[in-house]
Amino acid sequence: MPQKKSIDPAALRMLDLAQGQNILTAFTRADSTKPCPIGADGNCCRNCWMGPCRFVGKTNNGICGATRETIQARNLARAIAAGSASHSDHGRDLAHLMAAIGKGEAPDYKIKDEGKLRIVAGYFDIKTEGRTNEEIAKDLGEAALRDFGRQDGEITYIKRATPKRQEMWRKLGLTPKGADREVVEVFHRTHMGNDQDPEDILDAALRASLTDGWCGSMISTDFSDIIFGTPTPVSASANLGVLKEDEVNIIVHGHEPQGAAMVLEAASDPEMIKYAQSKGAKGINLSGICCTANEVLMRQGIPLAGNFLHQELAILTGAVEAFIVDVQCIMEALVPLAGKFHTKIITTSPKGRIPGATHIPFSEHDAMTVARLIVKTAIDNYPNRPKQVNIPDTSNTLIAGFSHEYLNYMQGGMFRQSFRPLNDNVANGRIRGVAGVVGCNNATMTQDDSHINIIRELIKNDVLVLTTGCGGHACGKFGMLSPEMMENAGHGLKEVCQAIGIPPVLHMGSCVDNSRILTAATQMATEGGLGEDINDLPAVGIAPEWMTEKALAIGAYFVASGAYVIFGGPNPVAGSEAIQKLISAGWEKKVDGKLEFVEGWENIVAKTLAHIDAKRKALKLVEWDPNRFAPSASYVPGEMYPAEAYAAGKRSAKA
Ligand code: SF4
Ligand code: MSK
Repeated sequence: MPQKKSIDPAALRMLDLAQGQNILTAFTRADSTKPCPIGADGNCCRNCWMGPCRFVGKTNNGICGATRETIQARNLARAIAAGSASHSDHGRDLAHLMAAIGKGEAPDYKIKDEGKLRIVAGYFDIKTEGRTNEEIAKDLGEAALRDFGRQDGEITYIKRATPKRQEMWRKLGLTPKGADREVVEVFHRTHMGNDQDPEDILDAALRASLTDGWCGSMISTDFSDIIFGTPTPVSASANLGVLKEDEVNIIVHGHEPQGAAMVLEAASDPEMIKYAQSKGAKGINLSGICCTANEVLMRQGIPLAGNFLHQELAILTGAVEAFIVDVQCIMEALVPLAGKFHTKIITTSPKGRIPGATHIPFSEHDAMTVARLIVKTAIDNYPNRPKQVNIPDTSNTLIAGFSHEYLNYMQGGMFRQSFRPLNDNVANGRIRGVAGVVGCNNATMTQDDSHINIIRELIKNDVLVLTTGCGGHACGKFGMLSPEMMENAGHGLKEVCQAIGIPPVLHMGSCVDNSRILTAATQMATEGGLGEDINDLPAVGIAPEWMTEKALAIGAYFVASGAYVIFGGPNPVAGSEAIQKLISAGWEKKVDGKLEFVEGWENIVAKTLAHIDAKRKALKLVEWDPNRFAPSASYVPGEMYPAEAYAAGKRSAKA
């Protein structure tokens, strides 16, 4: 167990408070829950009831004869399939909503990004000319729904990968059919007495993961943008200090945007605000946890109350009237904890019921009526708030909203938008490389420690960082998403950030929005100058504090798309050297991407930089030099920077 539970002062304060009141949280339960060492290393098979078979000591076969490698591959494949299923089902609900909007069955929703509707319809070969948004939306929603259940052929978005990658997948038999088909097949293959070839099992897992990245998640992102707006930079703040002492605090938590966007609209209604005032509050304050938060942050600038491990801590403040949850990453501990305070836990999804919570089912057919009921429930709970609340005075400002579309726009405006400047700056060494640092918190690790240390080191080394999910929250809490953070970047990266006016860490959204990173990486690869596929880029994907099956699915689809992916923390295949080799060297040989589980953030940084430099060398780019751009990155009005200053290693003529 980590010595320190968190590096976040707000978390530490709330944990002290919990200890003083004898209240357990995930942080303390992680201390007292000893993980089974056999299961932790992936050495347990529970796929039939002759077992479970535990592969300990010299035991290398289960009762059925299954080898350690087979069961390790099966366990990993099932986790990847479960993660893929979660993102795909999230995407499916957005496809239903899109079709419902088209059919006039979701009257409270509108198409916000008409341009993107038409672009995305084009991918699905849907006619757009002379047609209304509603007609297109109906066809688009229905086409996407068919894509999830596709029995033959290829998922639609495969065509968005680089031509080289598409060809590779076809040749290797990795091109996926629909998500439903591939996920079911993983569960069939891994049933007792079926596929007994670890490589074959893991190929099926890669196929399932591709339905996540290039279908479920990508559809989630695209359809959310079309319905709720494609993100552009917004400013907001992050950490528990965003809760307000004198307002009705509503927190949205989970992953889906459709309910939260409506709750926001209802909470902004002057009539509702007046109602809150009638109960003694000054107003209504909405904030978020996990990825529902990222969805409403990216589009509406709603503040982040915190990441995964903050969900219990927010309730501990005693200042939360309603905690609205949809799906995924919602702790079962919330209801008993809320019982000690006045907080109401409100479940909204039929797929995320919690005994003891108030269930107010969300439906697209009468979304605003439901949202108003939820907000009213929160307001009615305000008078029950205890006199003493404990909101830590800790928060930081941030800029988020970096959609792939905005990345294009910021590099040339409406008429010259492209990834050319980014590619050029990678080529000339101002930017050494790019890293996606994303993913969860894990209660068995020091909260945020790896995220923040890795990112701090990377930007210092001129690596541009893209973030999503709970990693985005961590960055927001520690000020890493503010433009001032460019002062902590290397000279070259700082100069690029100054020129474009961006922070060195770009928040790209929720977990499903890792698909934005896929799209951006594909564009970098096809823009020219940096090879022709994702595996050529000086880029790495990192999940430093991962814990969900979804994280494994994301890692797998990035590997299958050609990326080097590093996971910190637990290693689910630690029990088999052979499987670790298969998913690193083996996958590298097969798909030019690899997955490694690496202990210690320092080692992750070292491996990331080594990989970036090796890719730069393979592309024959100039060797990265930390001082090369020192003079031009240190502009002070009135000073001149003669070329000799650089040669002399000085920052300016006056220095
Ligand atoms: Fe044991 Fe084989 Fe059954 Fe797994 S499938 S529990 S290894 S007998
Ligand atoms: S919420 S999947 S803890 S990133 Fe997307 Fe955070 Fe991980 Fe859940």
